[in-house]
Amino acid sequence: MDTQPLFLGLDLSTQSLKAIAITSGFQTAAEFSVNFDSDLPAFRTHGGVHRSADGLTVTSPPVMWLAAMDLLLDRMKQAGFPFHRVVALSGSGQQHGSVFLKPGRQERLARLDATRPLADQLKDIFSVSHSPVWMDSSTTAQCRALEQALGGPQAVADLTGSRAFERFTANQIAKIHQTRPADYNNSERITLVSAFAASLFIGDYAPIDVSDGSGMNLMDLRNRCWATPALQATAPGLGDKLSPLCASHAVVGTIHRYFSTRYGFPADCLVIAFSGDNPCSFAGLRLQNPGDVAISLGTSDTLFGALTQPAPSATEGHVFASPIDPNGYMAMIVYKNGSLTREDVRDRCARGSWQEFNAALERTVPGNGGHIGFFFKDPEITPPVLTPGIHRFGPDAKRMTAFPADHEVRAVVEGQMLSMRLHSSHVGIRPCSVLATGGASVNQGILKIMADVFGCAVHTANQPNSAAFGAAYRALHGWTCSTRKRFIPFAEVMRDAPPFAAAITPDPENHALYSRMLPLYEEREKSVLDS
Ligand code: XUL
Repeated sequence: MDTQPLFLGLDLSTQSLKAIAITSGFQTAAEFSVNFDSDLPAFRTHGGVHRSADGLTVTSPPVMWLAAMDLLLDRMKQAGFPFHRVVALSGSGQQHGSVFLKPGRQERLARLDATRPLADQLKDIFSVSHSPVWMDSSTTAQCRALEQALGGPQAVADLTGSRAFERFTANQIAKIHQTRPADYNNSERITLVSAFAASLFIGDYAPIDVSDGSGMNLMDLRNRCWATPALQATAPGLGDKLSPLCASHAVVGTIHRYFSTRYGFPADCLVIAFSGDNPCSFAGLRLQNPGDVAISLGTSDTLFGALTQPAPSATEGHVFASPIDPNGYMAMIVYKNGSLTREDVRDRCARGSWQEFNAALERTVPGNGGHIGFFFKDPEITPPVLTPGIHRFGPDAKRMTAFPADHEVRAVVEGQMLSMRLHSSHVGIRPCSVLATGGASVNQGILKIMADVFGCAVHTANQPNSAAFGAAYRALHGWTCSTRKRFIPFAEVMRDAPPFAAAITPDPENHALYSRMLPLYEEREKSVLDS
């Protein structure tokens, strides 16, 4: 009979709750999931959320997350999952979302009754019954007020790692305080989705880990403590309501007897701080050395990078405390125009075929004969552009209304890679290796341009559940640090993890060409920004 210890990673995302168990030898032992819309239809969510008529306010009922936890654990039990082998667990939560708890609810968490489901006994602990989530964009007024109070967008970025963003928790809390003061005053504790989920497992209010805490516009990024001026500018008395901060590898408690009695977890199973989904993906992709970069090419494109010196920017990206290195940082840059924009060019210029698309890349040369394009099919986040449109510049720097089809294909790929190199450099990323993930990372033509633009080897990872894996890896990391009674580098803990797939190496001449092209690209980009 298999008796190897297991490490459990939970992922409470916008649409689902997942669990992945791994062994210390990095074998995946089990995977389970609950989909909020289809498995819990009584909550009437679409994509796990409720939207206001104007689409700006987006929330999820936190009771649904409790019901999902009950259902997930019950499913695991029914399937014979060996809970008794789980020596540590951790979790990932959608970032920025907040949970508001009524006074005295710590007691209720401590006294969980193992004969009853969580949702049944905790359904009335919430002072705000619909938790704001990251898709909410109703807090522009609160963002401007925070920036004004702290000295402008760059000042907010310098202090907290990001300028004020609508979805960031400070601005959501400010809105609740302004529009529903009674609910705000009736909140003893305000916490993040990740730390709330950890609270269930320890039967107490769990701290917020510094990595997810960096997504709130409330944390002093460099000193890893709450930033008093940001707290004061957000809402009165906020410092007393927020959970304290902790290191991401910290043990936040041992499992509550509810879970050992009801499901069979060992009584000494450790609960490692839960963190946000992007920090957990960063851990799942094992970006453990400064200069490690991951690029996820999906519906939206995202770039993560490991940093030692943060350089937060008011116009691009976010800098968070690292979830795996107590002295390190992670940067994240998000692009709205990803796969759908590439597909649009494929359909217009390559007869809807990726094979034709790659043939067009083959027929054109690096640098695209001086053709540079900006493809904003949707409003863009990086750089911030509100008005959709395509901007094309010919070799003589003059604007063009159209490119020959092959040039258009190369322009959409080169443009995105140059943009990633440019904007990631602005937040302090100096890439040493790139890991490509997501749907488009199977495309060798795109990967070749990525390697040449960044000038480093590109590996690939086919790991769709990187947040859940990252949570499981973090459980193993926190458990290792705790059992050895000192901080062990994440890279050491992950030493025997299977390597990522073989690399594409850059061509030094092409890389030099792209380096010469970058200032030109930057100049053209400035001219297409909203005036
Ligand atoms: C990150 C963000 C999203 C959510 C998704 O800033 O808002 O990626 O974390 O769950």
